[in-house]
Amino acid sequence: MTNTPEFATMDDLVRSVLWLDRSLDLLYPMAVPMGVDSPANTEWYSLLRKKLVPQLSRRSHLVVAVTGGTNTGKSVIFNQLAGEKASAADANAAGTKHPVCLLPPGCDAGELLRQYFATFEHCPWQQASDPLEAAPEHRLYWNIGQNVPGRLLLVDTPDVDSDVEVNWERARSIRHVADLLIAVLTSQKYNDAAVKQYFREAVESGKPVLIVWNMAYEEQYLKVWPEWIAQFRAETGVVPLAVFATPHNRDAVDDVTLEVRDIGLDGRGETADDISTDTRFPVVPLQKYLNEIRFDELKMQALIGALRRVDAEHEGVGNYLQKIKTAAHDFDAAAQTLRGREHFDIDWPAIPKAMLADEIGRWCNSKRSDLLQNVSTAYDTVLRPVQWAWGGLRNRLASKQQKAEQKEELAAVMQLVEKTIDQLKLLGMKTSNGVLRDELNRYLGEQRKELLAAGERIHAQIPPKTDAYMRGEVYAILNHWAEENPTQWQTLHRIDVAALGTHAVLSLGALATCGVMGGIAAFGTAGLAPLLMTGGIVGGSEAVLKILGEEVRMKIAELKVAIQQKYASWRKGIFLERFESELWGAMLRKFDHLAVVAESKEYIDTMDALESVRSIMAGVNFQSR
Ligand SMILES: Nc1nc2c(ncn2[C@@H]2O[C@H](COP(=O)(O)OP(=O)(O)O)[C@@H](O)[C@H]2O)c(=O)[nH]1
Ligand SMILES: [Mg+2]
Repeated sequence: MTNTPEFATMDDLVRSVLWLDRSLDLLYPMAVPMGVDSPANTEWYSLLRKKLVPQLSRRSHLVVAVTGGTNTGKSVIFNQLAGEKASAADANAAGTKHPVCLLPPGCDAGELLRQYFATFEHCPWQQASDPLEAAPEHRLYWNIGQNVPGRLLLVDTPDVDSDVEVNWERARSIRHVADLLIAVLTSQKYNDAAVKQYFREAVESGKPVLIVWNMAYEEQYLKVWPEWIAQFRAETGVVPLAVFATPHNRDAVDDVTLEVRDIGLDGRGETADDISTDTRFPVVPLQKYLNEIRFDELKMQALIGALRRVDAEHEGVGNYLQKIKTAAHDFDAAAQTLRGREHFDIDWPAIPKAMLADEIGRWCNSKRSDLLQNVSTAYDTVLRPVQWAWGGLRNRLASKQQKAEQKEELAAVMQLVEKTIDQLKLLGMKTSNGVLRDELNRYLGEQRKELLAAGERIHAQIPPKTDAYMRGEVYAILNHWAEENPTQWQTLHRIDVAALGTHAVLSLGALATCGVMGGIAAFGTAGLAPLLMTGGIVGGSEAVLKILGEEVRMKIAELKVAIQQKYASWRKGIFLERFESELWGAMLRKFDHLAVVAESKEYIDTMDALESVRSIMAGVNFQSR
């Protein structure tokens, strides 16, 4: 009938719990900046820290609390365990108001009392009537019991069905600290509402319960035990560790020689067929039973009962780890959203014509044969005086054009800032994480104007110039285009060659039909092909394009779209990068840092420790229902 652990040993349990405790110690300081409160003030953590760990680290004791309704014989059973008439057991002692604890000889009483009964005021127990004294504070009367077995702390508890509220409150406190509850029941008291409530709560908090039916080992009751037990189990949920019965025997009570018999978990004894009642319900040496026979198992079960609370579904360590995971996820999501470009999908102004023409011109030039490049350079030289003649007008036009383009881009930048503010606001509203919300809100409200001003300032610092990256992108698009459209490319190339071979007048004619800016800029690097292409892409050179026909025109339009897309995301990227790094670079770095806490070795180690504890709990067959 013993209920030995199947897989894990006490040593395994000790190791896992200490591991869990150590790993949590390293993890929780990392979680505090995430807005996940330190577990220091939670019940599960104090249980782990203040109760389990100290218990596991030193020689262990089992706190056995004798509990039950008024006059059921609690003190009688307590005395049997104590091996002496320590507690007053009579009808007059019904008013026991304070628990009484007997400790084994040779123990460090002060230390044990502090460890197990921290919420009680410890009073040396001098006489039997002491615990009957009414007092507002929660006292625990204690003494050394000369016959108390070495590993037991015995507690005689106030009646759980007392009509004095403070008494059952104390009975509940004792239940809280006990490792094992001995439920003393009688034929009259087992069905009492308050008694049943007390044990229902014991089941909820995972306390092992051992039932003793007092004054019940009588011929007349033999047949009703199964019924009593079934009913008590059904109504309280208690799955008893063992069920004992004692006879109604005043002499034995007086001599402290009361026989305790094991009647089986169902009240039918060891072998239902056995004829002899005595062998069917063997006598149990109660002290030895708890102190030796089932000590390890009981201790382990008590610890596991406590561990269940440490790992309680809604407020335990598992939930705590989940909170860290959720917070990490929130920070990650926030960082990603703030960095995400997809939220900033706004229309961007067209690539400046000068810039486009310049890049295409460079590209075309790079495609020419050496001979043609030389011709082109010569042509450039010839034409330069013509360009110079344009000088003043060109510069004026260029700066006017540039100003207009910058203004247009600034409007787009302001839209970006507005959208970013919207994102911050939305994230702040959505999150349940206080730290994250505060961080995000720092940039809202009054800060809105400042953000817009910063946007303007940062934009002014970004020159409207192509960089190596953008040049590479344009070249890639054009190279790709030339490869994909060999016929069109050949056509343009031929015209280019022909143009360079003829004379500048044609080019000047083309210039006149082009968009002025595109034409001028393209002309700087010379050649008809760039002129045509920029004309096509930049727009405005309809007359020239007519020469090439509709198909080439369409192809050139596609190029325009591709380059514009690259350009817009490149400009947006430059701006956002600067905007972010100047304004919330530090915040984003902090978010990144917090986002990986749930992947840290400290977190993983704690999860592993918890898994190990859980597997031990699952392997131990305790109160399995
Ligand atoms: N004859 C007899 N009386 C008992 C037995 N157990 C308890 N009693 C009596 O029942 C009364 C209440 O017992 P006590 O242990 O004080 O109950 P408590 O209030 O639960 O502590 C006392 O008068 C005891 O002597 C028993 O096995 N045989
Ligand atoms: Mg009593």
